Amino acid sequence: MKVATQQSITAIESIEAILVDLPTIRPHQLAMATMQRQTLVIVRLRCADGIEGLGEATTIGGLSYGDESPEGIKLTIDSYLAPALLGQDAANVHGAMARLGKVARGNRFAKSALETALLDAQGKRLGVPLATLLGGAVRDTLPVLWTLASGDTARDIDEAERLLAERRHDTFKLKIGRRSVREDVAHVSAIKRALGERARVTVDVNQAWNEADAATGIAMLETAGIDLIEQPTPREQRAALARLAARFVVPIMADEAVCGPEDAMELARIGGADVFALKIAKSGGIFGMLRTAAVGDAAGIALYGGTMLEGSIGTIAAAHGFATLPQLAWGTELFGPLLLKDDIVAERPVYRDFALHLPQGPGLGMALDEDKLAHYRRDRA
Ligand code: MUC
Ligand code: MG
Repeated sequence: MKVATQQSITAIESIEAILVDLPTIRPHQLAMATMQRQTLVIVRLRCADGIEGLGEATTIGGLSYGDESPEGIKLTIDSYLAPALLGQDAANVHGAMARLGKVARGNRFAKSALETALLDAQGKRLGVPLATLLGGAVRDTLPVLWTLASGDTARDIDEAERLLAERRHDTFKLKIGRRSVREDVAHVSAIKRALGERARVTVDVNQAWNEADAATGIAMLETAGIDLIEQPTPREQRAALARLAARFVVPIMADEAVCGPEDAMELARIGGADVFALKIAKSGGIFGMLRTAAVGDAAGIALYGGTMLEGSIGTIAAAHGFATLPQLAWGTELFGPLLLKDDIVAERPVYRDFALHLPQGPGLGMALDEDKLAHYRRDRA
């Protein structure tokens, strides 16, 4: 077997992690946080052959949603992950990620951004889109829903009507769990009544209910014609999720409860979910997401392409991964860039006819707008 020598590798020369604060088009209310802006952690990975790979690690509401904060992700990359990668072979993505696995436990969001940057660079090096690098896209457009989360029922209905008329979205996810179960159900039911059969309506409780509240709430939501219930109970309480999945006909989706393949295995074993929400960040990268999806596939669990409300780089990275999945029964929620008032990429992702269109250029197929990046980076002079 021929072993790559130091001379034959394309070394990773520098890695920069940049905090970028972008305003949202409106406040976005979730059970655990209200977002007025989104912070992206953008990774620029430069290689000895002059190629630069881009990646993104983004979370929601500081530390209120996930285990990693934007500032913590930058610190982890700067202090631990980047030093472990400098001088390593940029073309060996699995080798680089194995090295990161040795120097750091967890820290999946940070690792995901670096894996994306390596894959983007390798795609550019070989002149192929990232999805091609992964084995090929089985679809070049991805259905995308929109989340109604203004906090106001009438405003949400207006927003949904406009987006339906524009043919941008025909599925709407409602963020609930902040108010009482009865208030939430009244809000959701009013929106479903207004939209009728013209739109599919789903809810995401983001772990806010206990099992008794969930049983009451889901029964009423089922009657109201809601199509899918996402993460009603706390992520650690897998048995509760399984009891709810067994009790109701409306499908139950695991989101926070399913990060990697190990979670997927356990949920599959206990019948803990009908659907898995996949996200590259919580799985530690695209390959981790694909492994999680494979477990779902093997167990007959339907799949859904989730988001951490990433900007364009992270969203398109996920899109390349989701495009390669054999089944994606519930479509995606890759609308993150549309929630942002402005962007840091030269050409924003294309959304048309209820779908996100996969860029066709090499790697991610995305380029930074340097002026915008300079304007929105937190450490700007
Ligand atoms: C989540 O939990 O699914 C996805 C859409 C949205 O509005 O928030 C995210 C997080
Ligand atoms: Mg969710």
